[in-house]
Amino acid sequence: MSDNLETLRQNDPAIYAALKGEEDRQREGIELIPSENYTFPEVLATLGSVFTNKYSEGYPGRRYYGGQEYTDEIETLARERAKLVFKCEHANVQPLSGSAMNQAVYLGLLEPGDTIMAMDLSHGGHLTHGAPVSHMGKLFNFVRYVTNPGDGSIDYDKVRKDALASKPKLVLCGYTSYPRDIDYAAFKDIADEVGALTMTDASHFGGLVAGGAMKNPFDFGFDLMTTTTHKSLRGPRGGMVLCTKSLASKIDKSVFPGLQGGPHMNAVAAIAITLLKAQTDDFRNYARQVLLNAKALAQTFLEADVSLVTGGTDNHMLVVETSSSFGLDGRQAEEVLDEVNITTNKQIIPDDPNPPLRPSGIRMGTPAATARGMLEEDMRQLGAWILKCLKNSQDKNLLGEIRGEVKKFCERFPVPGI
Ligand code: DSN
Repeated sequence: MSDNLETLRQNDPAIYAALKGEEDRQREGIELIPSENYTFPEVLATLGSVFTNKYSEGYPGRRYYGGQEYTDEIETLARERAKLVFKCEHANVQPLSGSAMNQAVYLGLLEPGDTIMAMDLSHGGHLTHGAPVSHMGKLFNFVRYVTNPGDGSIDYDKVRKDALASKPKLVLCGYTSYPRDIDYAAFKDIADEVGALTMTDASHFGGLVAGGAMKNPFDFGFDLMTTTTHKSLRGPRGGMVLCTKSLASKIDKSVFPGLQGGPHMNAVAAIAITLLKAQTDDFRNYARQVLLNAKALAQTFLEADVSLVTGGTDNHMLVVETSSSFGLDGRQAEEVLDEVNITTNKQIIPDDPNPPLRPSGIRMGTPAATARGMLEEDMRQLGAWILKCLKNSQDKNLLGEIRGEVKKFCERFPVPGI
């Protein structure tokens, strides 16, 4: 045990016990929430380092506090590595979270009341993509597009018609719960026709773009891409705004001083580390395997006639329609799987008649399981357990047996960093 943890154990046993409990939970269970992951050991070490102590308002070479020789170095490395990995002209690595990074784009490039086109929340968009309950939904005029029933495709003719009618300043694609890829060329054409900027919120699949397993919007001439750094990228919690040189100054001013004060330099250092990892063959193989695993898990459900939103997956996630397939709402399904140490999250499905806390489905993803080294055959085993649990949700003996099997299975797959 490190000296710092031993000090914690002695001085705050309650927090120490919770930390150890969480380590056991992560080790003895299978994490299928598609936005979660196991970060690299080097990232864990850096987050608890002396960079936590430092204030660094401003940007490298232009700070408002002294003592910046090392923080300038790590932020410069993080920015340069981000530009290399994502093939873009400018990177701001200071946003504290995914919501902040998206807000920085809207507030830095648009005026309140301007129109933004984005995906509807129940069809897979994020809260910051204009959900009426979010501040962004109140400040800007969001025109929301939806997906087609069945294959869940986006009707680009309809998006174009709506864009011509509403004249958005920004056309935004990207999602938080949509199992398909994006036709960037189609979005770019539509945006060009109405003179709008193009932005992808790649929070979920940023790591898969970095690893070359999914398309990069900058290859299609996009102006902006945002991504969180802790999902498929496997870094610390945080966000980045990546953009063209022409938008760089407005974006930087919007992040600081527009929206935030001091950046979290321990996270900035950890982002730099993550972006070095993202350039390795190991990471490219990881990104590829995430997609293969998602396909294998989806196939296991499809073979059992379970309904999946859009009928399958092209990325790292799947959305299972539990109400129609098992007679369990998303909350019930999530709770049953929690009992056997398989973690998922309840999820609204397109045009869900039910409220978000009792929606009609659950969402699953493979980034975390893949980080532990699980492969397609392991996904088939996982799928078989999930099917058994959801079909026999009242059978406590069976759930107890499966919980034991899951714990034993987990012993074969060490958690990075624990
Ligand atoms: N909370 C993230 C997710 O689970 O997709 C998005 O903000």
